[in-house]
Amino acid sequence: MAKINVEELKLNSDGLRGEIVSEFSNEKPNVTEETYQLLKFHGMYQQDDRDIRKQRSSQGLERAWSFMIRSRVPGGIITPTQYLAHDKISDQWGNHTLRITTREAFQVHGILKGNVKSVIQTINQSLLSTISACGDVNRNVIVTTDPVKSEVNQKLQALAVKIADHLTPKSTAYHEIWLDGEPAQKAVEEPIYGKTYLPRKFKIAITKAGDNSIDVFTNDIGIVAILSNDQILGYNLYIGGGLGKTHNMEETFPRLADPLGFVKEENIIDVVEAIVKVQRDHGNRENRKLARMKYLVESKGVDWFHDRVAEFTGFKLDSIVPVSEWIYPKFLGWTNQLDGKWTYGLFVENGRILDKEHFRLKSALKAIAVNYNVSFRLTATQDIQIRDIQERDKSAVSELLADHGVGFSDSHTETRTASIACPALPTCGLALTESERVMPDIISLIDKNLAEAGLPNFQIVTRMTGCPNGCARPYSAELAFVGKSGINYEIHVGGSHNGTRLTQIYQDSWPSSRFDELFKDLFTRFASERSENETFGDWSYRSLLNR
Ligand code: SRM
Ligand code: SF4
Repeated sequence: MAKINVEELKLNSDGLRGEIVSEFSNEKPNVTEETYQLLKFHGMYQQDDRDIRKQRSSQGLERAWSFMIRSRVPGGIITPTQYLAHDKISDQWGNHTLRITTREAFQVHGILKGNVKSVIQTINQSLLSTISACGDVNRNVIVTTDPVKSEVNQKLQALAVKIADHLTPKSTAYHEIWLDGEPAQKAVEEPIYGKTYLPRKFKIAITKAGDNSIDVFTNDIGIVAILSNDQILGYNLYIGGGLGKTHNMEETFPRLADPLGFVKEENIIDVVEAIVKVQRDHGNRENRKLARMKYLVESKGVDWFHDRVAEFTGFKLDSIVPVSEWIYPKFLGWTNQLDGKWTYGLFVENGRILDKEHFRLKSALKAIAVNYNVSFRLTATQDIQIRDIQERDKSAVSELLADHGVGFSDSHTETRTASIACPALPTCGLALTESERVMPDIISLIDKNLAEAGLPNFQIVTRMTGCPNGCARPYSAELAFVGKSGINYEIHVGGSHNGTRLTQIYQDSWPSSRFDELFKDLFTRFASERSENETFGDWSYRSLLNR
């Protein structure tokens, strides 16, 4: 596709309308590059089936175009009705699967252009939306996946919704185009974003001190509640995290967020808005590869950033409150919510909800949504929590899962349940290698080699992506495979188990056909050299890397 200037496109888009309406009225199966870029702000990506791209091209056929639509689900919590709406969409218009994303949201792939409007309407009828699930705006706000219904956890969820609403574009284009809303009488101002929105995507995560279930430091803004006697005193703010990089382009790199300061509860929205505005005004608009806020923080420094934020808010932030220890909890299996009900955290391999012959996860979740008065949470590790299960329904829900061939979370190994992989082929247009489709077998190989090294069922946080963009957060894992080309992957080690130290490259390019050899070598050494209770991430950091 031809390269276009996204800044000009946004400016001249008439509030994100562009030519969307006319292009969706023609018979073509796809849209132009300009419309494709604008559609991201409405929550979708144009894709094609890459498995058959070559074959179609050799037959003189155009690509098998379709759309991936992403819902926006602050904190990942959905009602059964919302779950069933997505289930219906995937069967009626999609590829019969649902994909839980690493940002607690749902994606549906394989939607033909003519069905996009029906899909968006169905999502909105269920009281969710796709607006700003993608595009140069604030993306889905993620929240700790701690299932306990404490006052603090519920406040953090409410904060996610508040921030998401506050940072939603004000343009009425979405409602006009997809929901048949009345055309706006005059241009609608974007008080926070302005006419060209942000230089790039923007991500916010919310958790409480010590709980890194969501990789808080990999976000543009990490909001960390500081507690005393189960009350929120205020929030530590961390800025400038982000993971995308481009192979062979050293100016691009993954980065963990730096501490910015502490803010009282009543000022959190103002400060978040100010941070967004600093990126709006100072972020790089010349080169999209360098436009994420992490590069602004890296080049200008946190003190400079702090002063710019204070210019908007009129006050300085207090010093960050030290947080001594972080853990990476999985929250799988049964948790007592402490309100008389239970959550079951169900491991979903790579977030893919589907039915296969002896494994009917999709039918199981549908039956649970229909028959039990529960809710769901999509997690940042691509799993699903079935929430609000009555004590009396616990065994029935367990039996239902078992009857559908869905293994309980503890029937998988520790490394499998701690693994995530991005979609990559065949849907992702940027994939250089496989990811989701090969990861299950790679995990089996890791488990086999761990067992042979005398470490059966040992947990290594392992992640894979089909390119260096980092969608499954490989650089904050302990062991990661980052797609290079064909069957070759960059091998990363040395990240900490709790996501507070990034990985580094151990092997520049390693073929997956030789993974068995790699794992044998790594885990035999690890087993013999590790000190008591040492994690793979810590051992590989001290033993394998030239730090
Ligand atoms: Fe991502 C682009 C999938 C989380 C960094 N990401 C894409 C696209 C849309 C490809 C494209 O632009 O054409 C992928 C669609 C694949 C497909 O077929 O579905 C895609 N990203 C995903 C998801 C579905 C991966 C998953 O396994 O769940 C996640 C959707 C999250 C959501 O619900 O909003 C997803 N992407 C992430 C994350 C992780 C996170 O946010 O916690 C990152 C790294 C963190 C970060 O943003 O720095 C991430 N995605 C990227 C990038 C690199 C951005 C950069 O700064 O360089 C791209 C490419 C781009 O933006 O140009 C990208
Ligand atoms: Fe696609 Fe790369 Fe993201 Fe994987 S990491 S989904 S291959 S953009």
